Amino acid sequence: MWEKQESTNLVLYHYWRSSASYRVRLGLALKGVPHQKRHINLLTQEEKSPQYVAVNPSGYLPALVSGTDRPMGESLAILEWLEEVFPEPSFFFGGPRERALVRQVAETINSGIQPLHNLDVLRAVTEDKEAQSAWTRRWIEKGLGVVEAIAREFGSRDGSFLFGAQPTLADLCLIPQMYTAKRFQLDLSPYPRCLLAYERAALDPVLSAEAPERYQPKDS
Ligand SMILES: N[C@@H](CCC(=O)N[C@@H](CS)C(=O)NCC(=O)O)C(=O)O
Repeated sequence: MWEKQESTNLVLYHYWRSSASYRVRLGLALKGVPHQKRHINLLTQEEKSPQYVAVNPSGYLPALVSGTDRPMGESLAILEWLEEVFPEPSFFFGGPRERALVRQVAETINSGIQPLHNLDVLRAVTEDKEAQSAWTRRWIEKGLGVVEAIAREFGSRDGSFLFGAQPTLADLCLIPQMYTAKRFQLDLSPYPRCLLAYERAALDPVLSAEAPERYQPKDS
């Protein structure tokens, strides 16, 4: 599956409604980085196939292959790599304190929400679909509460993305998490700042073009 690429060709391995994949799709689009996409089917556990595990040893999506280098895994590591290699437009703003704030939101989602409801964890907690949904909602509500509190205290007042007119790494993590929250029918009214950033992203042609529906396979 992992084929060495000529020159610096980039290939993103993703699944249409994987929130971690969606983060990287948004990052690539925002920076306008040309790449190809390969869809890996989580429903058939293709991410656990030896071919894909050779790409990403975690057996999780996403992964990014750049040229002849070893593939990269972990969405935030990939986004930080993109930021270093393609600095403009930046995923950050301000100085060290602001950058830490952006990373604080990103990690609240990346470490504090998403890992608790990924498929592996859900299957280990229970096989009952209703109980899986309740478990997922519980952790999304807790984490979004944290993001909302940060946005209320330190966020932008200009009615757009979390920290201003431009999306940051925090928005790249928040937008997919809000999509998942909607999928699990969460009441989002307690999170107006998060909702504002999500709705703002839906109006942006570059970001909205990366929405999961755009990549939904016909047979799913
Ligand atoms: N921390 C990882 C999380 C990756 C992850 O959990 N990916 C999910 C999709 S969002 C996955 O591949 N799940 C498949 C499974 O649990 O078997 C990242 O940010 O890349």
